[in-house]
Amino acid sequence: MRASDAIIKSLEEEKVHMIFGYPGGAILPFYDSLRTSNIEHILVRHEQSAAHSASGYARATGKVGVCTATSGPGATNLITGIATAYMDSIPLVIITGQVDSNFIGKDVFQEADITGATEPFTKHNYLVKNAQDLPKIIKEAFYIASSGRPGPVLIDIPVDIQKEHIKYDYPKSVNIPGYKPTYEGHAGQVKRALQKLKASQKPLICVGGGIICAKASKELKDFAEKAKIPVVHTLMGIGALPSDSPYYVGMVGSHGHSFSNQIVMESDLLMIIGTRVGDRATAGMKLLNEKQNIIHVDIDPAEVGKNIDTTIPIVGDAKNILKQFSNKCTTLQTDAWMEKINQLKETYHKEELDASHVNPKKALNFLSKVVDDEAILAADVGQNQLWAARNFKIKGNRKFFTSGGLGTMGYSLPAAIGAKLAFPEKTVICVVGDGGLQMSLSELGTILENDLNIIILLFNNSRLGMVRELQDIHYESNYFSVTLNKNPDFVKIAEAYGLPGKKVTSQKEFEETIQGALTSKKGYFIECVVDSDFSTL
Ligand SMILES: Cc1ncc(C[n+]2csc(CCOP(=O)(O)OP(=O)(O)O)c2C)c(N)n1
Repeated sequence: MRASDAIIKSLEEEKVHMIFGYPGGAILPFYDSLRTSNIEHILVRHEQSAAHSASGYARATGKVGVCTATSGPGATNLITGIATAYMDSIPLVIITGQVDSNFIGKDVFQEADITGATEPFTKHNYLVKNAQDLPKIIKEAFYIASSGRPGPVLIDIPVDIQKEHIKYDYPKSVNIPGYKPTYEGHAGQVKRALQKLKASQKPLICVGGGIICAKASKELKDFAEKAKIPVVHTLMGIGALPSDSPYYVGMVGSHGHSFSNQIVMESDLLMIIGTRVGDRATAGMKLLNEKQNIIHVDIDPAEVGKNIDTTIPIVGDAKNILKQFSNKCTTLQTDAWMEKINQLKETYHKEELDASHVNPKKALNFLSKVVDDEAILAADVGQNQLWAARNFKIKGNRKFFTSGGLGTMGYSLPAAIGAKLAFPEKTVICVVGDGGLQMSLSELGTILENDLNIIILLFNNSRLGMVRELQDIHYESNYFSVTLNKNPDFVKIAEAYGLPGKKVTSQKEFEETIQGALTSKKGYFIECVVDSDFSTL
């Protein structure tokens, strides 16, 4: 069998239905085999988007996302997307073409050392030297990408290797010496954690994206409700617990809700699950107070205790460990603690929101009320990201995607495309700023080509709003290189790509337009004109 056919057959074994990519000479044997397979190929407009779309697809489905590109510039264009997925623990398998094996290292046309370049941003990567190894490598790649802490795995395949013939035999199992993720959690540590929990007056759970990776939302809800423990979350933990749960508190960190940070500081026991406790999550709260006990649960042993001193470390799968906690824990006496939390939250909700112009916070609150419970929202980076994170409510089966770790502008549109292709019947909304949109504008072409009815919500403040705000706070409002005064007519551009659109300048107009867009079930582009001085928080 041709090695390229063997690659496709292996992908079929892994139940891959869709690949996001961009072809070129060094990946053509692979494309020639893909041509006759049942796997759908989505031709994006830029390789970076191939990785982001595969990531959106992976987040939506919970499966491994797959993307591909040719050697050299195709492969290097993928890097930002790979690094974005790596920082957010998203499972991807990336297949790149490489120049002919005999020419590697000779700086031939379109050669780039992509395994070297992606070494820091991949969970593992392979440069295939022997065609016969391909099925085994693919089996391993999917296993590594999706097991333990998920992440991207890259397979770089020289073009001559793709053209060879091999004996095809897909392995049934993998055995990778030195790679054995721990799922169970140490029984003694779980017992100690339960004892500490029992003695606690003000327990609090803080969750991150690890809950979503581990598909442990149900177990989190069961545990929080059974033990009566309130839950805060990081940016990546949005959606881990529905916001209408009585135990839901809010987001922590520099851009989180102030009451959430206050509650973290007041708690006497903090149980951190599936979060690396990144700098943005801890900013704004003075962890630790001396009397606080910290239990840190994570599947990646390298994360436990990395950013925060831990009283009880537990390495294991969040789903598994939460189940153990639920089974073994009794209801805690947290009524007074919960009452205090609810009072604090109420004070916050009385805050009046400005009603002039389009108020992004109000707009996203309104969107929460009118969108269905299956909707997926992909937010970009900047003020728009945090407006969405703080104001769009996650309930039912709603999902929220964003580039939390790397903070990559231009992420949301291709990620929304990946999500929509995974679930064509779901409402998919892309929230983006005028800077970020222009980083992936060409993907409107992918939307047109594939007839995707995505709603794009552009918050246009004619600024790189987030950076401008930093210049306000830290550089005495000495603005430099943050204005986008000559933005194009975005609605016209959207229309040129077949997407109907409207520019709205008032809250009322926004509300009417978004309701119309949601009920028409057609793709729509809404440009909201936002006051450039509007703050993030
Ligand atoms: C690829 C990339 N380049 C630069 C940045 C730095 N950065 C963070 S937020 C931001 C401004 C984003 O502006 P815009 O997309 O208009 O959104 P807004 O903040 O106005 O909502 C910039 C430049 C980044 N996060 N990603």
